[in-house]
Amino acid sequence: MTAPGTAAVAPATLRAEYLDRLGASDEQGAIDVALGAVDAGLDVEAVLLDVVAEAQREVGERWAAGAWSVVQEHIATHISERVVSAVARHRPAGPSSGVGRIAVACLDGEWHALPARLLAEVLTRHGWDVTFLGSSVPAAQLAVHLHETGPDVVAVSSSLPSRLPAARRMVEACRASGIPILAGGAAFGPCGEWATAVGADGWAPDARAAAALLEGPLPRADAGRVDDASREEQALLHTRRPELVAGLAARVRAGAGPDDQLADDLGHLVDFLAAAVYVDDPGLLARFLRWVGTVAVPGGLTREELRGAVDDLTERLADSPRTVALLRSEPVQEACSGTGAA
Ligand code: B12
Repeated sequence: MTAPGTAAVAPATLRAEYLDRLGASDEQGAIDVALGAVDAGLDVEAVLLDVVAEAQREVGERWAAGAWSVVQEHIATHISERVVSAVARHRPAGPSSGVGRIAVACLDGEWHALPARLLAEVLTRHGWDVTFLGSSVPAAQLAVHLHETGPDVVAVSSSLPSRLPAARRMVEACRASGIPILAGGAAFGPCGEWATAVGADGWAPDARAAAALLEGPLPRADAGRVDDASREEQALLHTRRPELVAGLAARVRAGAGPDDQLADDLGHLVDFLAAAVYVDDPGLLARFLRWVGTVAVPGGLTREELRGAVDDLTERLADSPRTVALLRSEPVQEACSGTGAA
């Protein structure tokens, strides 16, 4: 018999099999791979994090490289959601063991619910009584929920740094209720630096680390470091977004329509710029620019167009000193020219 937590098949091999099933749109096959691993002795947490979550990251890479279409990504993600449910039903977590109550929610405008779902499942297995609020939860609605239910902790999840201004509103809702807030997901930066900026009380890089961190009380953080000037310039970018996107589109690719991928990419550019201004970190925009330079979505912004768009934004936003300083900063300029740290 295999000891719990070990398994005959290595997670990397399982991941490859699992990805094959996703690629073949084979829901039952993917469920069989996951349940087979649990039956062979791999613990449920490892199946969720080392197989499903890792495979989903690879799905993202394949989409970004143009190897998989949006439709293939949607099918794969739907299957992974079904797999999470199947694994949870097949080997249910024990009853919550009085560790505490936690609400898990995605930031407003954040549709990446699967990372939050995986976190919720892992915390349930660590004895937490979890309420899963799902994707895109408006801060005002969260405040009502907290008032009515009073959990011990709120966990907020986001994959897109462009949602950070929404994180701030959620932090404020939690502070008003006196409930500590734990942040996580790629939106908060590789080392959680933007979680601190928006005033979250804690951050963890993954669900295992989150469970470990929550074994003790979260130390209460200060109010974050977003000042009035950053808020004002971010709000201005938000208000001017439609006009900026239309102006940029006309400049970088005359004749592009409002529904084109280009408009989408330019919208993301303005949103990521606004988030970078908000947390006052050029590195946030530089990471986004490098990402755009590598992503192969048909009709998307090219590196040359990106350079033109950044120059154009610098001219159009001349009245916003922080924004201009950020656009002219070394990390941003290097990212535009394709040089600098990855
Ligand atoms: C599936 C998917 C989608 C689905 C999501 C459906 C769903 N039900 O979740 C849909 C189609 C909606 C989608 C949309 C978009 N997506 Co998408 N998506 C993905 C994909 C392929 C998988 C997401 C996933 O499940 N990841 C697996 C999880 C487990 O990974 P994880 O984030 O590391 O989660 C762990 C930790 O972060 C942590 N954690 C998570 N939350 C929390 C919370 C707390 C409190 C704590 C402590 C820890 C914690 O625990 C998790 C488990 O260990 C990712 C690729 C990727 N790398 O994630 C792209 C990805 C995130 N998407 C991306 C993009 C660009 C988009 C779109 C903008 C595309 C578009 N042009 O429309 C939109 C934006 C939508 C929006 N506003 O939210 C990019 C983001 C790039 C960037 N520069 O930021 C990625 C990285 C793809 C890529 N390789 O480029 N997407």
